[in-house]
Amino acid sequence: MVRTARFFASRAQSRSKAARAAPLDSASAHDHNWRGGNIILVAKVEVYTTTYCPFCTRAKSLLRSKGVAFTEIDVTDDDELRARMVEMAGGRRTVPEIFVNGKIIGGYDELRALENRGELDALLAEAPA
Ligand SMILES: N[C@@H](CCC(=O)N[C@@H](CS)C(=O)NCC(=O)O)C(=O)O
Repeated sequence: MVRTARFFASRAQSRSKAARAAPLDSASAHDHNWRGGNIILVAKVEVYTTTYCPFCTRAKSLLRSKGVAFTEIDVTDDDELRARMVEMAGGRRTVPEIFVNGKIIGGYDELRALENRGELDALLAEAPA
């Protein structure tokens, strides 16, 4: 995992300033997130949320601060969607629930802990299967 991230980092540094303004190759911005020119984040990130949820706000802020593109799925008024979230999250009922490449990360606390341990970037550098 770390090797992948390093590979991307060195590739990123070799690109010109003009090239850095655009995502790599012809892929969409969703496929190639960009953070400050030193890492490429390709993982598919999904965040299940509700409105008026401070932990959701914190999770989204953290992801945005890292330049991570993510899909937000608001389950506030959708019991069916929320039930699907609970099932996918292995019974966890709180929001947010965050998935990287379909794998459960947990809520904001778990996301923050991964970042604090320096493990989040490597996860985000993994392309979806
Ligand atoms: N430790 C969790 C706490 C999440 C949490 O308590 N979320 C609240 C909303 S901000 C929640 O889901 N409450 C229960 C509910 O809305 O059904 C995290 O970091 O994500």
